[in-house]
Amino acid sequence: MLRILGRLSSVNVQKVVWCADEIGMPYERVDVGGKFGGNDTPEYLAKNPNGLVPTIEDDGFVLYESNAIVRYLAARHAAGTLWPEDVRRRADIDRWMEWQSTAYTPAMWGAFWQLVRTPPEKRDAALVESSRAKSEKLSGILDAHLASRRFITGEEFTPADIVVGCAAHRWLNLPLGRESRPNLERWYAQMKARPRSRQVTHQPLS
Ligand SMILES: N[C@@H](CCC(=O)N[C@@H](CS)C(=O)NCC(=O)O)C(=O)O
Repeated sequence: MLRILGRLSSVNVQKVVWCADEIGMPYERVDVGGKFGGNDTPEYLAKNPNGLVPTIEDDGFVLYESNAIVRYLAARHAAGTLWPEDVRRRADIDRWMEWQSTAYTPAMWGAFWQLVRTPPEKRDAALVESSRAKSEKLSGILDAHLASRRFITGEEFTPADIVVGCAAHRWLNLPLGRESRPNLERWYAQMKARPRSRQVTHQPLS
């Protein structure tokens, strides 16, 4: 059975859990990282020398890097549905997955860390503001993109919706002022209404 090593408060673990839930596959998730620790042991580092979560074990196959894991699970267990055959459709999914991991989540990291994981008296307001501004710009790009699409890459739900959905869950639940983004908010409501997204989209930020 699939084992997912990683605490659920990690946005990168959330992607993997949501993906496995969408596929409907059984798995065991083990709390590793953050307050649970366990990611600096020789045993864990042998699986993932970065000491980060998530890592998966699937019938003896070990893999880390959350977006690679999501692609692997979708390709292995949901080929033709969650993971399309068409190379250009896959490239479009890949593009948005890259955008999430290299742009959107890094942009909101400062605001998230300050507002959710730092006590009020220790917060850096300038860091929150620069993170907010970068995230707003990218949210505007996503909002405009979603104006003519039901899902991120068109009419079908794909792994792009999962990983960008995890990032959007953070952005739209941060305790700060945001510009109105009707298309992004409509799409996020769709994500939240998916029964198999609940472990992510119904979880408070922590
Ligand atoms: N690029 C990696 C990043 C993994 C990462 O940064 N994980 C964070 C949590 S989101 C982590 O392990 N932090 C240390 C900890 O949880 O103890 C991925 O996408 O899997």
